[in-house]
Order: sequence, then structure tokens, then C-alpha cells
Amino acid sequence: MAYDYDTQNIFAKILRGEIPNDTVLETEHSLAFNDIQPQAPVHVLVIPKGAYLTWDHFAAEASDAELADYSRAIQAVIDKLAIAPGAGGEGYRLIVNGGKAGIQEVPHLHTHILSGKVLGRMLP
Ligand code: DGP
Repeated sequence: MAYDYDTQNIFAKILRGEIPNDTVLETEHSLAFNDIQPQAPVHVLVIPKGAYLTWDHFAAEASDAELADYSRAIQAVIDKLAIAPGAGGEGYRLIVNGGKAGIQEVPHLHTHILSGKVLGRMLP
């Protein structure tokens, strides 16, 4: 499978420190920061530090360490913000858009974590 990763995408620039970000949490292989156009009171993006275009690219080529780190980083944000129902929070939604049909705007894998309001139904 060929994955055409663009090293000039905005999240690659954030990872290189070329543009600033509002960091929520950083791990060895992942970075979480606040979305610049929040769609909810909590809107955090979690990205792998590796050059992965989409979820399928990441799942195919990331190491076990990167895969584990990424899922744990997402959970670490959920824990840090205390949004999990099990932790007394209001709940949350995770979204990963992939490619054209998924309306992925930034071509570097990212998971949206949304919370802080009732989000409404969103399956098409
Ligand atoms: P998506 O449609 O899934 O590719 O969402 C891209 C998200 O990235 C969107 O919610 C806005 C956010 N975003 C775009 N540019 C920047 C940026 O420069 N900084 C931050 N923090 N977020 C950005």
C-alpha cells in the first residue's frame, strides 16, 4: 500500500516546532493539543509523532510501541480532563476522519476528543 504523506502539513509543522500549539499532554510517541477551532468546550486532538497519513496507514506501519503509546495517550487525555463517565465525567466522543469521504482536512492522523456538552447524534 502506498501512503503519500505530505511533510508540509500543519501537524507536521507543529511536531517540528515550526508553529505553536496549546499542548495538553505529550508522550514518547504522541502529542495532544487543543483544536484551534473547537467544536465543543473540550476539543483535543491527539496525533502520533510519526509521519502517518491516516488510521489505516498507522495501523499498517506503526510499531507496537507506537500503537500502544497512541491509545494510552488518548486515554491519558480522557483521564487528565476527567471526562469519562466512569470517573464522574459527562462522557466524550472520539472521532477519526480518514480521507476524502471521511472529510479529513489535515493529512496527518489525528483523533478528536470532544466533550463538555451533549454532542447530538452524528451518524449520517
Ligand atoms: P479533520 O477535518 O478531521 O482533518 O480536522 C482537522 C482539525 O484540525 C480541525 O478541527 C481544525 C484543526 N486544526 C487545523 N489547523 C490547526 C492548527 O494549526 N492548530 C490546531 N491546534 N488545530 C488545527
